[in-house]
This record gives sequence, structure tokens and C-alpha cells, in this order.
Amino acid sequence: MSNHIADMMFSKYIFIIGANPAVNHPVSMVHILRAKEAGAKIVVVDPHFSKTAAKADEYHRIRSGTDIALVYGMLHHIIKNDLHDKKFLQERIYGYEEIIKEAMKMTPEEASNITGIPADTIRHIAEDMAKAKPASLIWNQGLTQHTVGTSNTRIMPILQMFLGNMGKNGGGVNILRGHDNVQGSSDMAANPDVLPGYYALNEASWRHFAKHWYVEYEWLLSRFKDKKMMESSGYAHSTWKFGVLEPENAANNGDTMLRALVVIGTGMTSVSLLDLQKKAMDKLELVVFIDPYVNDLAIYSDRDNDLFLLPAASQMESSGSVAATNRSYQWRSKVMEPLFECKEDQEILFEFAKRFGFLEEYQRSLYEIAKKDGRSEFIWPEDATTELTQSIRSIGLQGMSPKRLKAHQENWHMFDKVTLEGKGPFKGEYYGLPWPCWSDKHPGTPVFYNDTIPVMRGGMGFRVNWGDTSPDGKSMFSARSLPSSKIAGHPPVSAANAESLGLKLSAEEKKAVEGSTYALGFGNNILAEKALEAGLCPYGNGRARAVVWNWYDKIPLHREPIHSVRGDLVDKYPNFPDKPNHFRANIKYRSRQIEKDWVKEFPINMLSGRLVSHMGTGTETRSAKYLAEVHSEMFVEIHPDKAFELGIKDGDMVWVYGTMDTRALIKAKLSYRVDVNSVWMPQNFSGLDQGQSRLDKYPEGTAAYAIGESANMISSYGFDYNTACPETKCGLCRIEKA
Ligand SMILES: Nc1nc2c(c(=O)[nH]1)N[C@H]1C(S)=C(S)[C@@H](COP(=O)(O)OP(=O)(O)OC[C@H]3O[C@@H](n4cnc5c(=O)[nH]c(N)nc54)[C@H](O)[C@@H]3O)O[C@H]1N2
Ligand SMILES: Nc1nc2c(c(=O)[nH]1)N[C@H]1C(S)=C(S)[C@@H](COP(=O)(O)OP(=O)(O)OC[C@H]3O[C@@H](n4cnc5c(=O)[nH]c(N)nc54)[C@H](O)[C@@H]3O)O[C@H]1N2
Ligand SMILES: [Mo]
Repeated sequence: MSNHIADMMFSKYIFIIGANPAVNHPVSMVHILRAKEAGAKIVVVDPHFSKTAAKADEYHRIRSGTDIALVYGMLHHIIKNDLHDKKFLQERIYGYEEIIKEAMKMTPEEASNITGIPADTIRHIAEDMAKAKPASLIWNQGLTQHTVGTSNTRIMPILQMFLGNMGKNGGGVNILRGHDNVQGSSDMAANPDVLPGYYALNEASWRHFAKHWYVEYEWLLSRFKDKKMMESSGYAHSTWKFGVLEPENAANNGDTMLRALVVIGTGMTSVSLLDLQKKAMDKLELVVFIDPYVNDLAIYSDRDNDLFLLPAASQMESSGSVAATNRSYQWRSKVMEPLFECKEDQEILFEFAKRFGFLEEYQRSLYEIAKKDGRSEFIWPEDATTELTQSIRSIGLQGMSPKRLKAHQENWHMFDKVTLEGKGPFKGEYYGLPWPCWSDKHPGTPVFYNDTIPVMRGGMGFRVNWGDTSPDGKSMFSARSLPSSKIAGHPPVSAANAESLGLKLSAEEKKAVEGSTYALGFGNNILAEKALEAGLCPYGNGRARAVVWNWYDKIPLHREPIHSVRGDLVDKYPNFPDKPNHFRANIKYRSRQIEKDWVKEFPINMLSGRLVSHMGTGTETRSAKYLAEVHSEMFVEIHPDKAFELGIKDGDMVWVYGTMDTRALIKAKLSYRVDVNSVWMPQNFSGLDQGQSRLDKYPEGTAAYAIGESANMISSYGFDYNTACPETKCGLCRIEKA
């Protein structure tokens, strides 16, 4: 999220595309509605008439998976009418000319053909948004769960850059994050292709963390089969099953098949192709679930041994730092001690490390941090927070500390609710020190990429992360400077360039930072602090890349979903070529798309989303009596015309057939919220396996109060080309009365 939620008070126009905050982010929705009361226009683009759409000034129905075509259609009109911010593009963006070329190809008429939104409406949205200054853009899972998910998340900031809406209050790209602390878990590297803080999987990063963890690099290396595996992405949440079921993938995994699975903090039935997941689980030698509840996937298992449920403490029974959707870190206090035999997650992991024989190395940094403080025992979670804030410098967590975070938590009343600015002793700080927070004096950064304020007020340009020049020899530095410095665009600060950037280091300081960069420091924060003193942002002042030269799609391109309801467009806008070794699995794209005429056999587009009373898989909320009562049954929304055609009445049970030889038994709910070619269902149910109840698989006394078919039993095959996020926001199905 580039801005923050209350910052929408400054917006004149809020474009919500692929998000439904009225249901999924009710608190954010309050801010959006306040902005509306203050005069902002709310526009929703969604294939489903959502509750957010019901509160909007305008709602436009889009065919799912076609948002890129919509944005190019809008850009076509914006560029033709000279409504784009040329100065912003020229000074701060690399490769925008390529976007212009592509936009000129996508007339609003062609965009209309692809998206289903009338061409005049596309022109009207484009014009209104361009003229509203500033406009905010909100998205969420409606954009990410597609083969083109990453391209979606690139085209939206590109739109905002063309409109000059980045780096401004009331503008920006505002991705409403999912779970509590999902921002924190991605900062901590819940992703298999990075180290914490998004450090690349390479030797320099491993050596950096080896220092902060007080272990030898060689010891870390010895934990892997070889250096290549140490520097390769792991299996993803969505691809591990292929590492069990498809022997060909062993070649991507150090020549072995997966043999064990440990699940900690995910419900699992949330991942597409649930049937394959179940088959993979039953083939493993060992399966462990670490969860406060009976994990949803566990009850799908037919195995009768080597499956363990380890009871984890809940968030109420643990404490620590968590990151909010706007990059603010907050301290969370324990409400109660863990009940019965459950243990906090870290205690379970410590027990694992002990049995694996590396507890001493695992905890060493905690003891070292305690030692520096004159203690012989470490304090959890304070010392762990110190470790992570000191080591994660790439995104600037080093200015945070348990002390600072706790002080913010204890003084909520001292912060402005709209601007996040502190008062009294917190004057000059922003609530939760939204990263980057470069030093213990830095205030945090409430709005990304604002280069019109000094760095010590949260100013910065774009990060310089891909070298100083592009392959075609263009500078990757901004043409502008921050008001705190005369130097325009510049590289990330390092020991090697400190002097040329005007940083003043004593001989002693030079020695202390030798060979280091702002991101690879250890033991001191000299480079970042000297950069701040010189008015510079430690990570450089660069240009955003509209062209990503090292990716298959160098600019975002519309590609039809693998299972497209518009079969007539799949050759004109083909999906990606198949991708070998994608998070260790060989993944099909185009070959699957042309395997057959999918839409002939499965003529209905399948959408899924969420219910306000349930969370994720529903594991937790369907185990809460009152919430289970609010929505107690799985359902599928079908347009009345389609239902009539299929002989289905409201409340009938129907079989929904997916494209992977699976089906689900679900209650039909007739609704105009979907168009005639689409159905919508919540993702929050599981416990029913293609018509068969799994209730008897719960250990005694633990069964959920409500169960239902999982949408992911019938979701289609398809994964984002960069992240492997499952394509659960479109896909095809066929419906028959049961
Ligand atoms: N009550 C509740 N709140 C939650 C959750 C929950 O399960 N329950 N889950 C949390 C989590 S983990 C997350 S990530 C967030 C998710 O929050 P959201 O992303 O808001 O959730 P969804 O309802 O899955 O999807 C949002 C909208 O995208 C639309 N959509 C689908 N396909 C497309 C498309 O191709 N283009 C466009 N423009 N729109 C499309 C859907 O119709 C839907 O209305 O919610 C969080 N909050
Ligand atoms: N069809 C379809 N599928 C989807 C989506 C969709 O829109 N449509 N959305 C996707 C998205 S965005 C998401 S985020 C996923 C949601 O997917 P999940 O993250 O899989 O869903 P949750 O049910 O929230 O799972 C959290 C699990 O962690 C457990 N848990 C809670 N607190 C703790 C704790 O402190 N420690 C431990 N160890 N465990 C804990 C809970 O009991 C639960 O089992 O679903 C994805 N799948
Ligand atoms: Mo999510």
C-alpha cells in the first residue's frame, strides 16, 4: 500500500477495482465512506455486484481477468486527450513510451470487446479519473488471483503514474491486505523466493543474515544440498503438491520428491486444486499441522498414521510486532496465557529445532542481543523484534525498536487519525513508523515516493534496485531531487559511493562500514544515518520501471485466462508459454489453454469471493457458533435467466463441475449480482468432499459448526506467471441440477 487508509480523506476520486472492502475491510470502508461524504466520487469495477458496488456512485461490470485491457483502453483516451502528466513521466519513469505504444493499439472499442464495459463508459471513467486530482486506486484479490495477476499489479501503478497520482496525499495505489499481519509475514519472507525484507536469494544476502544470526555462512550452506538449492526458490503454497505427485519435478528439487509437509498458519483448503492437494497429502511420509484449530486440510485425509495436529496458541495468547496494511508496525500485547496444552508458534519451532539438533544456532542471535543488554536470558518477543529490525535494512525497518513500537501502542491518542502525525513527545513521527523508517530519528513514511518533502519528513523517490542504467543505456535515476538535497537521482548509498554523494564519514566510520551498503550493514547504521544527514534517501532516488526488461512480458499485456469464457479470443490474446521450474514445478499455461475448447464443455465463468462472517477457509469462524449461524451454508449465485435455462430453482441443490474432473454439491441462490454467464461462490467453506461429509474425521469435540463444499475443489488449473498465485478469480464450470 503506497498511502494509508485515512489518507483517502484527501482523495477526490476513489477507483476500486477488484476489491470489496464493504465485506472484507469494513474499517477501511468507513474511511472510504467518510471520503465520499467529503465529496470523493466512488467508482467500482467488478464482475460481481458487490456490497461495495452498492455504496458506490458508479458501478461497472467487467468480465473477470480483463482489467489490463480496461486500463489500456483508459490510457488510450487519456493520452489522446493529453490528460497525462508528462513531466512526472519524463522525470521519474523508465520505459513509459512502450506503454504509450501499447495503449495506442487498445482502442476503447477493442477494450470494450474484451472487458464487456461500453467504450463510452471507458472514456468517461478515464476522463473523470484524470481530471480528479488526486485520485486514489484500490485493489485486492480481484486482480491478483489470475495468470496475469502480476501484470495487473503493474498496470495499476502505471495508470497512477500517467495521472501523476503517485507520491501524493489522496493518491497512490492502495492494496488492502488480507490477514491481520499479512504485510508482516511477507516482510518476514513467508514467500519462498526471497529472504526476509525481500533480500534476493543470493550469497550476499545469505552472508548478511549469517552475520545478524551470528552463525557461519558455511553452516547455513551445509543445511542445503548445495549452493544452487540454497539460492533457488522453494516450492510455493500452490506448487508443493506437484512435488509429490509428478516425478518429473524432482529434477527441480535436488532430485528428490517431497516426503513431508509441515503446515503452520494456513488453512490449505484455500488453495486451488484441492483434490490434488488431498492426494498429495495422503502420499507423504509425514504431515504436521500447527494450528489452534483442526486444520481444514487434515479432515480431508484418509490416512490413519503419521498425521499430527499440534495445538498452537492463538494471537490472543501471544504478543509481538505486527504490520498493518499501510506498513505501520504495531505492538500487540498478549490477552491471556495459552490455554490447555497449546504452545505459541515459536515454542513449537524451538522444539523442532531442538530435535533437528540446531537449537543453539537457531537461538544464538537472541542470546547475543540479550548479552549486549547485560542479560543472560533472551526476552521473547522483544529480542526477536530487535533482531528483525536490525537485519532488515532493505526496506528500512532499522528505525523501529520494541521500545518505539510499544510507546506508539500506549499512546494512540497522541496521533492524528487522518495524517498519522504524532503530537507532544511523538511530534515528527508517524503512527507505527510505516516503513521505510531508516533510523531511530526517522519518522517513518506514510506516503511512498513523495519527493516533494525532505527525507526526514518521509520523502523519497523510487528505489534503485535494478542497477544504475537500463540495458538500453538509459539512466535509472530520477531527474529530480528531494528538497533536502541538491543531488538529483542517485544510486543506493554504499561505502564505495559515500564520498561522491557528499556523506561525511570520519576515518573510524569509514573503517566500520568498509565493503558495506545501506542494506548490508551490521553492528551500526552509519551509512543510512549519514545519508539522512545529507538529505538523501538511503536506497537511492530512482525511476520506476514501466518496462521490466528481464520478464517475459516486459510491459503488462492482456492475455486471456487459461479457461476463458471468451473462447473466441484465446488465439488473439494467448496466455503465457508453459513455464518449467516455476517454484519447482513445471507449470502449464498455453498448452492447457489449447488442450481443448474448454468453454464448449464448461460454459460458465466461475468467480469466488468472501463473506463478512467468515475468514479465509472458515476454519476459525465456522468453529464459532454465532458466526457459523450467520452464514451456515455454502451457496452458488446463479443468474435467474441461466437458472431458468438449466431448470434450477432458488434453493435447489446443484452439481458444479470443474475443469479438473471434480465436482461439488452446492445450494443454488438465484441472484442478479452475477451476469448471465457467471456464477459466484464464497471461498469460506470446506468439510464436504464432492458430496461426502468429512465431519466424522474431526477428533471428538472439535468439529466445525458449519461445513460445506470448498470452492477450491472445483477451481480451474492456472497460476500467476510470476508468483504462482492460483487463478481463483476466473475459471470455467458446468452446472447441473442435482
Ligand atoms: N470477512 C472477511 N474479511 C476478509 C477475508 C475473509 O475471508 N472474510 N479475507 C481477508 C483476506 S486474506 C483478503 S486477501 C482480503 C480480500 O479482499 P477482497 O479482494 O476484497 O476479496 P474478494 O471478495 O475475494 O474479491 C474482491 C472482488 O474482486 C472481484 N473480482 C473477481 N475477479 C475480478 C477481476 O478479474 N477483475 C476485477 N476488477 N474484480 C474481480 C470479486 O467479484 C470481488 O468482489 O479480505 C480480507 N478480509
Ligand atoms: N477460490 C478462492 N480461493 C482463495 C481465495 C479466493 O478469493 N477464492 N483467496 C485466497 C486468499 S487471498 C487467501 S489469504 C487464502 C486464505 O487462506 P488461509 O490462510 O489458508 O485461510 P485461513 O482460514 O485464514 O487460515 C489460517 C489458518 O491459520 C490458523 N491460525 C490462526 N491463528 C494462528 C496462529 O497464531 N498460529 C498458527 N500456527 N495458526 C493459526 C487458523 O486456525 C487457520 O487454520 O485463500 C485463498 N484462496
Ligand atoms: Mo489473502
